[in-house]
Amino acid sequence: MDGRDLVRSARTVRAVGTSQGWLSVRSALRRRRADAAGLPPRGAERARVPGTAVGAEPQPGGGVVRFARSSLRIRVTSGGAVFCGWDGATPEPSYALVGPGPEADGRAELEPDTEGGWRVVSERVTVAVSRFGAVEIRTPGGVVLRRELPPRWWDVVSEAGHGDGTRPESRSDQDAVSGDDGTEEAVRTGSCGGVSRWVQRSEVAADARFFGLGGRASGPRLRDGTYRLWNTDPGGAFGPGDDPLSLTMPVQLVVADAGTHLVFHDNSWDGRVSLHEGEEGRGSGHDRAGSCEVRMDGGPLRYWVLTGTPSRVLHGWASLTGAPALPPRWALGHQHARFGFGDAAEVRRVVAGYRTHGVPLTALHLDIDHLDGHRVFTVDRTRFPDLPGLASELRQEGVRLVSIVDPGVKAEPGNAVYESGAAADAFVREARGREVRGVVWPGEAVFPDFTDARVRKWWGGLYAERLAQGFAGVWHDMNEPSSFVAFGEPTLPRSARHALEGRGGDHREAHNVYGLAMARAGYEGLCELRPEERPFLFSRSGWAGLQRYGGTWSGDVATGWPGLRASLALVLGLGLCGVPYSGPDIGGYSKVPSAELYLRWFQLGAYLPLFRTHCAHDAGRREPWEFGDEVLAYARGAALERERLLPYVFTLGQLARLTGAPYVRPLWWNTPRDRALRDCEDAFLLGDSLLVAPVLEEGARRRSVRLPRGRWYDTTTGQAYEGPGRVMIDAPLSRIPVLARAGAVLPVAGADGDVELEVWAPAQGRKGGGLVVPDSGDGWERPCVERMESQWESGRVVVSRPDGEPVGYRVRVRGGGTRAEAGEAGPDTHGGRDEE
Ligand code: NBV
Repeated sequence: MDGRDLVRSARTVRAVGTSQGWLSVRSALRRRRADAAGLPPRGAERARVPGTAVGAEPQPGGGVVRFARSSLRIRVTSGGAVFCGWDGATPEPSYALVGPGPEADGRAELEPDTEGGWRVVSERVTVAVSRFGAVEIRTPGGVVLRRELPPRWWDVVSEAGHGDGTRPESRSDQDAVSGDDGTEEAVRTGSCGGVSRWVQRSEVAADARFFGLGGRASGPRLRDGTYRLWNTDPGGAFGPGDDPLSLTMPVQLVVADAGTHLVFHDNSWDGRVSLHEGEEGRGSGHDRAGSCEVRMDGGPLRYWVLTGTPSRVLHGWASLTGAPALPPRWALGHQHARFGFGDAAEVRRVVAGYRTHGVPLTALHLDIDHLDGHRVFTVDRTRFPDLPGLASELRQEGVRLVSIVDPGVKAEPGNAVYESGAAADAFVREARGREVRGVVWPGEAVFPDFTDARVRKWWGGLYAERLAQGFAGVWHDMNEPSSFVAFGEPTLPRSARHALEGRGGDHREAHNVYGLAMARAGYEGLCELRPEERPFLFSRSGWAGLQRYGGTWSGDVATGWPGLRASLALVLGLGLCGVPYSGPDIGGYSKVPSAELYLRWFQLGAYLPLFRTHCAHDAGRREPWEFGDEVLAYARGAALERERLLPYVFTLGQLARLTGAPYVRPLWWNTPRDRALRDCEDAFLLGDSLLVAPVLEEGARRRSVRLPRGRWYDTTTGQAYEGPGRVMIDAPLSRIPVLARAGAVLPVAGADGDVELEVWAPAQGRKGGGLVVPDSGDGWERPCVERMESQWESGRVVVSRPDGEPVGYRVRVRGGGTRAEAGEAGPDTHGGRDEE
């Protein structure tokens, strides 16, 4: 037992109680035994590098370059995305991609260079392969964005086969290549790879910054360090120092002066990414490149690279891995959750409280305590005797119910879900054939194998029970998957068998996609059961592509100022990995927040896609009126402002679906060359029009805000600032600074509830604009995007549609009043003037 195990076992016993604590000791022992029997001992290994290039075969969009001891497939696609697959790896099968991947760019051809290497030149990108297998990704202008050094594998050379895939089983003639020394070496085939470990090191520009890798508490800018790729329940509240968390992804977004690129290593095995930012030689000409090392325990070495502006890259990423699901409109409003709602009466009391205190609420989430003995798909009828009745009563007040769904099924005879799953052979088994037993909230539990289409179908059908109870959406938890263990990893044995869509394999490959596949099961089930409505689903764990099925949330972020910062980092980082809908537990999960911390968290949450208060059963309450009248008034103000902005937030959701651009973006989104913005982590853009500067420090009543170039208006005072630069802006307890871009046109709810356009005066002689996607219900209607333009005409700001259609909304012009240059010390704020 190492130190981390000790901490975990103490946390486990504390969190789940003594009896389950002891079960978790048994579970840990079982897990260890299963792996001892089911995983082969690691045999001797032989290191391998590609060797020298010996030839190449052109194919559409690129081709295969053959090396002495490996091969590299390159395909440039029509959208400019580049695929590289070593050792015969192909894009499919993949849990991340939608479909077979984009078509090859027929005009891009593999051609030899003068130094014994090869290259593919396309309109958007050039891929150059050196004689020894280094790969450079260059801009059309020839600037190197990324240089991948030749990879290295450690092949298992065990003579006696284990019959478990540790020995090269399939030797295809095509992929068997001759080694330099004349011996023929089998190269593992099949894009799922084998158990060869591998490492690939790459270099990026000295000024490059790294983002992404899924949900990381320490981001959004990922500092030097090693980040693990293994979805993990941190087993208690986490803060910025904790890594990994529930949703890791081998997706890096790298932003440098020369350009932005995204790299996705399509491999779900356990791995580590080590990042080192470079250093510039300050004119000496001696820059130190930034570097990144990806080290995987097995699986294919294949990756995609997308280049371009941030919005272009995210668009390409969404085309590759799927458009983000659009949440129903109510899921963009303010929501309340709690672990520990006593009963239906308490739920009614809380909802009534929101009504009487004038704080908008659109959904209430029920945690595992509403279940019968924590069993999934059941209801504790003593505390919730008529859940469908309660749901429809709340619905009339405009409040939807959302249910938690955990994957662990209590393994006991008489539990209908267990029995039907056992009859369908739905649960993950050990290598020896027995069901894997873990321990979660209901006690001893089994785990559906979501990597089996048959099992997904069975599980998806179970959501009928949730719909019959009146739930409008679901919230997937504990799906890393998490299983309480007193020591060792809090998950299933690595040797556990999975269907992996018929290919067969074990938990080493299936672990990271477990939550993703569960999301697919839930999403597809809901689509089938209630085809007329878009599902609302968000999931603690997931992987690349999760956005197709829904969003995520912070998980158990620790109450405290560092937790507040971490929760913003998570949302921003996930958005850059293509998962745009997420948000934190407002107030933090673990403890009672101070009134000030709660309020600042609430104010931040009001500008994030998922706007939800939530906490542990022993962490106090999260209703705004529990923190005194002043906090209530200011939280009400934030929630009302969110309600006013709903048409804008809804438009951003639609645009995320259409373009892959996250609702919440780092400040450098439109100006990635602005280095100061690349390092700015305490503010963000909400869409194109708003800049939000949350208060992340205790006691702060003013804060410095870094502005991108252009004019920005303080939306409260109307004061105008000219960016780029830094300004000091008042941040009294009543609000956080929110600035609007000059020229912005954004749809908001008017006093009568009708949508109107809020227009921020463009700078003289400039034009502005914005997009509006009208709400057309919670179904599958095709969105219609209306483009608006703003400009000065004869001393007035006017809005028009370039397509000549009438604007069709009431227009309210703001800004255009006082103006100040942004500098290191900004001017005092003073009131602006609204213009009609
Ligand atoms: O279901 C209880 C909690 C839930 O409230 C929380 O949001 C999840 O992140 N769940 C974790 C189980 C473990 C809590 C210690």
